[in-house]
Amino acid sequence: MFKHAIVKTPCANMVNGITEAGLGQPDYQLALQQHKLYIKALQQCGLDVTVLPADEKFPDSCFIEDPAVITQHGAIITHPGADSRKGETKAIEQALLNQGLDIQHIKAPGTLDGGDVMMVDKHFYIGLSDRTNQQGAQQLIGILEQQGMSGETVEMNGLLHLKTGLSYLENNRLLVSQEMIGHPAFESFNLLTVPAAESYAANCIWINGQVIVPKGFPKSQAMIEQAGYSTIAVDVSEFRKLDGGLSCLSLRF
Ligand code: CIR
Repeated sequence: MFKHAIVKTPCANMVNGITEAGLGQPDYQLALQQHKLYIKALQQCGLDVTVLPADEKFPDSCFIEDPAVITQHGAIITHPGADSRKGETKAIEQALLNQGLDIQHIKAPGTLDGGDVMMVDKHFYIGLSDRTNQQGAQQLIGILEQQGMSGETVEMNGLLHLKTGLSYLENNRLLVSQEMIGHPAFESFNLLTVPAAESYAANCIWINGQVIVPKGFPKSQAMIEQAGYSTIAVDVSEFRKLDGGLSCLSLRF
């Protein structure tokens, strides 16, 4: 059960964010509108949403999932893998302290992006990517184990972040893109696989029984509904242009 979400307003400088998508520059005004509707969807799922102000120093700072990981026992401030994003942690740390959360840190030479961390109850899957290295993952596992939780690393190939290719929908159900089929780490889950042409829709968010899905991926949305979830579709086209998805835009706890 999630009660809260924290989001961060996109800054005008988001047009200079990191991207490999090749979809062109985001339209800032449209991104702001989409972000407002995203907040509304989180509220519709019953979450109390804290909105942090935009920060022009960090073009990618609306992707607030990456500088922190929140567990049942507190928050871990990450050490993001991209140099231009390392400074995003300061504002997030203050916001999480304001929420009264206990704070721990991932430290250099470890790097870790929250987008590589998938929580399944008290166990965490940590993707090893260009952003998350073995030291960062081992530091996170150490913190989790001190707090009675556990973690394991997951080998990946090609995806920006682990959650680019999958989303946990609770009750042992995992939504995955085709790249994840047959991955040994996820054999014990019931997989729901999105069609190859809709791989972007593998990044959804389960919130208290509802699933927020990206708008424009009708086959995936219908499949998720057939599996018994009610869905809310939100257009995140402008964030996709920066390789971001639904989960990246909030911290939920
Ligand atoms: C980046 O490359 O860091 C941003 N342009 C996108 C981050 C997306 N975050 C995520 O998948 N968790």
